[in-house]
Amino acid sequence: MNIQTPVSIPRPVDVSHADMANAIRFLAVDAVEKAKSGHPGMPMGMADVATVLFSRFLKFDATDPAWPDRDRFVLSAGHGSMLLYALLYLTGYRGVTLDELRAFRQWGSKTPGHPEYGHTPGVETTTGPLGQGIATAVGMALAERLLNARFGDELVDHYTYVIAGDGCLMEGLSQEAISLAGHLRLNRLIVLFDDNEISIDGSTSLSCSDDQLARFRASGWSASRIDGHDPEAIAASIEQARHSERPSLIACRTVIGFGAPNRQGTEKTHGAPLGADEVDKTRAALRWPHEPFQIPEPIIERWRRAGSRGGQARRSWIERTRRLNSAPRSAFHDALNRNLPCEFAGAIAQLRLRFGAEKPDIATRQASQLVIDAITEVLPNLLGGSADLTHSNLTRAKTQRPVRHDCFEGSYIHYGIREHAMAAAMNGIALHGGFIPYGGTFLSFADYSRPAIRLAALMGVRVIHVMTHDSIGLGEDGPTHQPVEHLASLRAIPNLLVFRPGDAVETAEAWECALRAQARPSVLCLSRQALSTFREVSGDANIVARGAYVVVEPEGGRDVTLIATGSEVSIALEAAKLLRNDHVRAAVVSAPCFDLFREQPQDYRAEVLGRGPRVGVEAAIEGDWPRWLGDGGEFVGMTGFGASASAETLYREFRITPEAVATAAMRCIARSRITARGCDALHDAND
Ligand SMILES: Cc1ncc(C[n+]2csc(CCOP(=O)(O)OP(=O)(O)O)c2C)c(N)n1
Repeated sequence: MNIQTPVSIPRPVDVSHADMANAIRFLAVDAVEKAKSGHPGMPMGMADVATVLFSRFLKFDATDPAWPDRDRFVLSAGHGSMLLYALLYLTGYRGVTLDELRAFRQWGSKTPGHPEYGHTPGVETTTGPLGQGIATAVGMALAERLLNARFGDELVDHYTYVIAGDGCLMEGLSQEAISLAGHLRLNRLIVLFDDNEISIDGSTSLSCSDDQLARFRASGWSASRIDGHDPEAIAASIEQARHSERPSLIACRTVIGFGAPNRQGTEKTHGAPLGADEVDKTRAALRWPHEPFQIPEPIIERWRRAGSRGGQARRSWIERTRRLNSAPRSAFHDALNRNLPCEFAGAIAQLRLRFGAEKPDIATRQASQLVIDAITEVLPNLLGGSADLTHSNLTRAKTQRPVRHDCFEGSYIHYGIREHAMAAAMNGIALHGGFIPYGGTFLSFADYSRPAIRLAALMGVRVIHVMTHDSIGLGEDGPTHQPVEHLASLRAIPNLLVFRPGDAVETAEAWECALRAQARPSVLCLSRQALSTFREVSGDANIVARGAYVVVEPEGGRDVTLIATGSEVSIALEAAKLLRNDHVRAAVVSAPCFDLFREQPQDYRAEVLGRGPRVGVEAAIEGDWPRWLGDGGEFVGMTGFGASASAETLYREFRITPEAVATAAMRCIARSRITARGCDALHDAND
């Protein structure tokens, strides 16, 4: 049953489609003019399409931007942000006022240069890096189908609309995304392509001769082309797309900068103010005599009615959720609720105890598999997947069935070899709500996903990346597959949690941290090779949550502190034994998550790091390590790319061994003693 009916309201004779579209155009033109920067061309060109979409089709209620069954709208061409801000103002989103439009691109405004999720009500996702929006929308449309399969049309029945430009479609990411959407037949996804044949450098013919319609059709989409300035053609094509069994592309042939007599149709309108003279001429050409930021009352009123059009649908949705008997209702609310159920804590605690008692010698990717198996039972909204490395990443739980176009009940997504689209789609799934997405690939391919990971961090969404084969420890696949700089480069992304657990217990705790981090994405860097369990488990505390902690504290004080992550914790432990034989007291610190450690109180950090010299060990490049090692410290790790050989050989040849760590420790201790003597001598001389 399709309970969603398009709500079309008769247009009062005094407010025409052109009036409504021109209101968008001039808000964009005037805001860009005032800000002295921005992109007027796209909003001017797509104003007709946006007017038809928002006033006749989009199911939304401006009074409740987070209503779960609203249609999603994604402005993939994020540079045209003023199109969205104008729509949010006109339709009556609280907080998006005329003053905010006047403050376009200014410090503290709700109208930043590109749309930012969580900053402006009504912005469903952050866009600006081209291609991200359309790929994120694929995740939203997928989440809608998955949730619909679980809870039915009565509760979940909405569309995802996207406005994308030439830039979005030229990005490689878009191919991954449309291919995935076509394969899964996400028929609730409708892309309105701003087919204006212009980008920054000029005509798109300078760089692109794709037949976009043929391309989308080849990926399993319905595709059509229309005149993007003809409201009835726009409406008819959207209506048709809503009934398609495939995702739909509507190529809307538009004129960039529509209405600016001397500039329309050229790249000059893309990303710069039109200039006072051209603005005047545009006002004359479009017969818009109103002052900047002045929208006549009837036009505002007409737009506000469009903004409240979905109120009835929202209220009857609320009514339907009330009528449900309690069991499915609570399952539905549980799915949308971002908190974890209480059973989750129990499941993790049990696993920690088991790992602590059994002390398994297993790879952390295997430990992760056991975690996933255990938590899928208590987290029905966990949505797994891998970019074609399921058997290596060990990401699929025994109970998870694959998602297919004819089986949206499944909970495991075979993303195919599309790491970037996987990461962006996971963002969309998390933003949509209802699921906690995780997806796997090799750590060395993190860069394929990086732009989407960065956006997840910027938006603050819970997405979990399972990245296995996390060092030269993967062995024979060689340097192409051995990450060396990836840990450092991921750690450089603000608001991203990078975990590198060293054994099974830490892996369970890292998963718990990642799942509890509601407003941050996480990367779990996991070993291919087996590691022995070193962690003693006592009590319920999740120690990984502190970021770093002392594993071995020598009696009688420390001469040196050895800090390690992941597979190298066991090397540090061996090194400590060697040092002990030489009567050197070495503490060993495991640091599974520097991002969390940085947030600990100063006292705790000082206690963990110790006051003496420090040696860091990690089978990766040095990156940010000096911060933790201090002036007198040394780092034992990689200085370049790896090689193809057994893990054992590689660790030996690259000198990441207990002996190398012990030698570095001795050097550090010797240096610190010389320095201390030097200081004493200086003090004596001064005395
Ligand atoms: C990944 C990425 N690369 C480059 C840019 C810079 N950029 C912003 S808009 C744009 C051109 C987009 O052309 P199109 O989508 O046709 O937009 P229109 O000119 O029609 O507004 C470029 C290159 C970007 N925002 N993101």
